[in-house]
Amino acid sequence: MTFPVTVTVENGIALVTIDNPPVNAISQAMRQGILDAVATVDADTSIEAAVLTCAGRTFVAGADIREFGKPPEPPHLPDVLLAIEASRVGWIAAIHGTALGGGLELALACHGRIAAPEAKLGLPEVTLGLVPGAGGTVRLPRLVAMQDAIDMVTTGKPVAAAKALETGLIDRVAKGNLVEEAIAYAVEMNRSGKPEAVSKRPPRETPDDVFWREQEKTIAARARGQDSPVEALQALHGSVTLPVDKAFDAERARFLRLRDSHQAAALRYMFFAERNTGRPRETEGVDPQPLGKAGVIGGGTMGAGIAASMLLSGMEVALVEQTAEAAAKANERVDGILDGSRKRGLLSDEARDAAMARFAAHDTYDALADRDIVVEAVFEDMDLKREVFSELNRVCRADAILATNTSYLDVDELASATSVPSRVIGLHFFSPAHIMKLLEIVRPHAASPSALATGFALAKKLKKIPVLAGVCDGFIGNRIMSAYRRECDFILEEGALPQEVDAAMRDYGYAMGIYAVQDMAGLDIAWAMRKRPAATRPADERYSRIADRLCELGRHGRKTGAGWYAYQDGAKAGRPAPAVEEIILEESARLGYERKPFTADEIMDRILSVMQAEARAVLDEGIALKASDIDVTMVHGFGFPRHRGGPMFAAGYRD
Ligand code: T1G
Ligand code: NAD
Repeated sequence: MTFPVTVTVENGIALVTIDNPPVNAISQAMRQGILDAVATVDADTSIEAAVLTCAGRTFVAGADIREFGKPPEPPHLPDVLLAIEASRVGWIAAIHGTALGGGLELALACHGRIAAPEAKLGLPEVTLGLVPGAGGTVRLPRLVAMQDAIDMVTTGKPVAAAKALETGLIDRVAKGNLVEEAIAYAVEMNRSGKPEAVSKRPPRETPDDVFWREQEKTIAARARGQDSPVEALQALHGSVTLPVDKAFDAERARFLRLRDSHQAAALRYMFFAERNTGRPRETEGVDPQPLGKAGVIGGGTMGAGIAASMLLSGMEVALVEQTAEAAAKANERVDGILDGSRKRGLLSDEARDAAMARFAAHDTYDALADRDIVVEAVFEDMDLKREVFSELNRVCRADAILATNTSYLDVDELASATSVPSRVIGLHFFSPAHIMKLLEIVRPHAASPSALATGFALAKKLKKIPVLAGVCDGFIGNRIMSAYRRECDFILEEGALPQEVDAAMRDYGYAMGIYAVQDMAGLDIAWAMRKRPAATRPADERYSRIADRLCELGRHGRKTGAGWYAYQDGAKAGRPAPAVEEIILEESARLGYERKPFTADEIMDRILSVMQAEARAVLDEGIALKASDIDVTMVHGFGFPRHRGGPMFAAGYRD
């Protein structure tokens, strides 16, 4: 039986190694193992210091989230950490990979911390609806300034080793072998004397009440109805105003209360749902095509983003545009995207240059002869896309995967434009394609298991979240969004105004309401999509003309200075537009509606019931493999509040 914690002693230094693949998540056995290791170290007087390290790819990545659904079993992590602090000798944490949550709390209980340069350290508990439950909010402000502690604990974002060194979270960044340098640090510490335990040190800062009130206002606004960020701030406040032992107790009580909350259940559900999206049975054991060389057709908004995403994953990309001038513009777009990533510190200068060296924009299809996969992202026009596919069929290898990024068009029809339809799939990226993680993989009837397996392999390579979708109008996300977008327009006809619908959605936890989103994306795309079936729309089908009338007036959104809202002098935030209200009132009168007021709850009830009904239809028709795939799609592609788990979770649906 392998034990998750082992102790070896050399020259008076105990090397305590944790080994619990894949991410050294803290289990009950590990907590017991660490406690036993402290006892072993304390009992062996030949030991003068201890180094805590982890095997595998990362330091401890936090408590085992799978244990959260069950009652916590002793020994409890806070007690294990107090034992380390009280140990006879000093402990040094040697951190590589990601020290997260309970993993960082474990390191904070040590007397010193050294990290590898690429290590990241964070307290992501708020992303799971929790607060740190093992002293993180008590020890952190005793090492770093309060604002740094607040940023880490209330956003859950990890910090890189260099930043951690700067803030005082760690003492050293290793230059060479991490464990060797940790041992050397332990020897030095032993000579200079064990430092005081972190929880015994005074807080670095004790801000006044005005500071806390200001912070709470900012964090509550940013949390948009999620409780844990505000709870985390309150825990930090207690850590510097209560006696330490009371602060530990208060933090633990808060953690246990939140652990049983609905929001924590929803966030835990989403954590696993996005990592376990459904795979088509027919791809089991099927090897994907190699994915070294890609082609992209169309270098506009989506094509440039898709190309950048592929370049960032290490692929080589040949992009084809209509003309040499359009190709040059596409090259600038891709270069700009990569430079943006570099400026945000996500990409080194060298990596950016290397990526661009793997990119070329062309105005002929000749460059596509050796591609493993080609994704088209030309205008949303079936005739044009069919032309592109027949051209790809002519120039590409017979085994090259051909994919379309279409939002709404029939992928089966596109597949029929090639002589080998089995290699055609849909890869529906979301804008901006190099940032949004969701990727709907659309399965046409003729798609081969190898083509589908390659789609999923591409998603993994691009670090996207793949969701399998069947062929229908809008696949999973756009189909459900179109349904509730229609319902919102009906609500306008019956009495509400765009700003009231958007306010209700923001209160529910959306970052933006549906009308502000349409103005940002442009109303003309959906307008073109609505016009396509107009001729065959059943006469008795309720259809709102409000959006069409806005588009006919040229109100296409922010890009035209006016849409559902008015955008004075290119302002980003729109203001209610009397012209829009006038059209709404005219439509209500034309349809004979006596307008009535709507509360935010009434608006959200209408939206959610339509969203959930369409989601159930998507599931029943087999367009989505499972309910949690629909929730992942709506959270990651359409801004459904993550702390509510998704429309199916919110409706009580469980796979
Ligand atoms: N518990 C259980 N399983 C976990 C896990 C965890 N904390 N983290 C990852 N896994 C599984 C994951 O489901 C997947 O499983 C595999 O490991 C690889 O993960 C007391 C209470 C560490 C950055 O929130 O952020 O500590 O699918 O695909 O992309 O105060 O995993 O292979 O079967 O994500 O390389 C705080 C969550 C917990 C960290 C690695 N910790 N994990 O990313 O791999 S709360 C977290 C991550 C806590 C304390 C509180 C990432 C990663 P499978 P992966 P990755
Ligand atoms: P876009 O207008 O920004 O870019 C389309 C590009 O295709 C243009 O640069 C155009 O020059 C090029 N093009 C046209 N015909 C071509 C041809 N024959 N050969 C090579 N290039 C050609 O459009 P977009 O927003 O990038 O959308 C592209 C596709 O992606 C559409 O099918 C759209 O529905 C889909 N999509 C868009 C979004 C979005 O939010 N914009 C999201 C997902 C999917």
